[in-house]
Amino acid sequence: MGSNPQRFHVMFFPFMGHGHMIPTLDMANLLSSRGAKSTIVTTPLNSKILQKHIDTFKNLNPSLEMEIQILDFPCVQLGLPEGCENLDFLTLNNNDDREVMILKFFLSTSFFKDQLEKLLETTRPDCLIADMFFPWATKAAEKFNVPRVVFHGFGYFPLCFEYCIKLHKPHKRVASNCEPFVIPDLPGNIVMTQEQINDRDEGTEIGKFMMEVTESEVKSSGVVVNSFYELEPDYADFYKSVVAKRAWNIGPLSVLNRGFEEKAERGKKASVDEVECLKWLDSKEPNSVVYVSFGSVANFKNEQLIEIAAGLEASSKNFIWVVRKNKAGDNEEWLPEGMEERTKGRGMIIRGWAPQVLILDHQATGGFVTHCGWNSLLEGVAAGVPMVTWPVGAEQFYNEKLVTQVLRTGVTVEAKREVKGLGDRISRETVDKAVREVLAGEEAEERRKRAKNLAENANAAVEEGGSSFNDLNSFIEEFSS
Ligand code: AWU
Repeated sequence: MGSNPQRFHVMFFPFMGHGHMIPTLDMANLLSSRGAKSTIVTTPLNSKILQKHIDTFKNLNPSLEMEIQILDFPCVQLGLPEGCENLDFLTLNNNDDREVMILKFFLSTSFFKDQLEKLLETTRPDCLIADMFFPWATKAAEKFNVPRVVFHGFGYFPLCFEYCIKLHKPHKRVASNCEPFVIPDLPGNIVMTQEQINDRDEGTEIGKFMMEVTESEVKSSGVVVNSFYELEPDYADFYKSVVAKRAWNIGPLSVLNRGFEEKAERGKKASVDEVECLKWLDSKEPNSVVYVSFGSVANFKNEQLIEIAAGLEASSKNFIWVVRKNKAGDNEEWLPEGMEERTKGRGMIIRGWAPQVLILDHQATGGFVTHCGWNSLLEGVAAGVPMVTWPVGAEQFYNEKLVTQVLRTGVTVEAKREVKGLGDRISRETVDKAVREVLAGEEAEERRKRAKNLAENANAAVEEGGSSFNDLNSFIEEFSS
């Protein structure tokens, strides 16, 4: 079907990490389901991951107009390992130069600039939604009068949090890195400590890069947010009145995937048979299983994994635990001897990738031990599942405060900072206590009620007349030429 030149055309350019590609794919599907043409720009290897999902979406709705445009990303020439086109490649193992290579990966994406300009010149989309980690995209789009909208991947709360931290620098005025302080101007009287602040020093390479990110957002045509107003109203209002000229909340994007195939294949192919996984859950009582996953980037040392394993066993609760390891066969020093056999029937360990939304949406799932990555947080909210918050890095320590202090649908393991040394390890006793607390503790019923209420709001927001449905309408009106 030839593309209709009058059709509203949106170009998406996601950072090459699952936490950014998954919501972008959902956004492209959403815009196309509203009659737009969606183009996703990516690299050769990532195009294979995305094309599978686009085919699934098109099988379900043949009228969708979605395509992929591929740009070169010569990894070796850029000083990266061969085939390193996704953050996954660098974060699966805890090798020594991991942090150096991750920074090099982020900075190397500026290589795309010239290719993007050529693509914009020939395709002239009505709007470019480019990832926050591509600060050069604002200028590139300006050359061809294409409005550039920023997609961060996370919600208003962390965006406002970062804004107040940068403006007031409260963490620079405390005597020690564990002295608590309130975040100035941020609604809700949020208390934090310096060691949990992810504020890169402006003198460092990453600090300079993040300043460029902020500048490019100020100069952009606005921000599209994977969130819904009823989740964080005070922060949506603060962001739109104080931080950014224009923002549109169009999420939760995950709830648009209602069918089995869409939910089963989000991100990568699951390491378990999805049907078997659902059958296992069908055999469990409602709200009796705790799902444990730390996203697509985090990677724990074996000593920490052993504590998680021992804590889950001691809790005597049902669990599904996702471990970011290659398939069984690697030396599994992270697994206590005989633990898998002893917990057979009530425990499932998934090595690699889990069908996360399928699991969260199942009625047997009653608790979610999460690192508070924004997509996971939102998927847990949309599924009405109370959480155990265990942030690891990025803006996850901020997201944790939303869950525990504002929404009050979660219990914290009190992670102090990004796990650096063994001293930061979360003990098996803490894991055991948190799992019991979230499933059946004193406050559990109250938390579950609040979580279920939020889930209703999440699903209503994307329905016709809902807050996200309406914000998407105004986004489309704003940028349809
Ligand atoms: P999520 O945002 O939960 O976590 P990360 O992968 O860590 O990605 C940014 O994304 C966050 O703001 C950052 O804090 C950082 C980053 N998934 C799955 O389906 N199976 C698995 O086994 C593991 C993950 C999916 C999950 C979610 C995504 C992970 C925006 O967190 O459902 O959609 O992968 O994203």
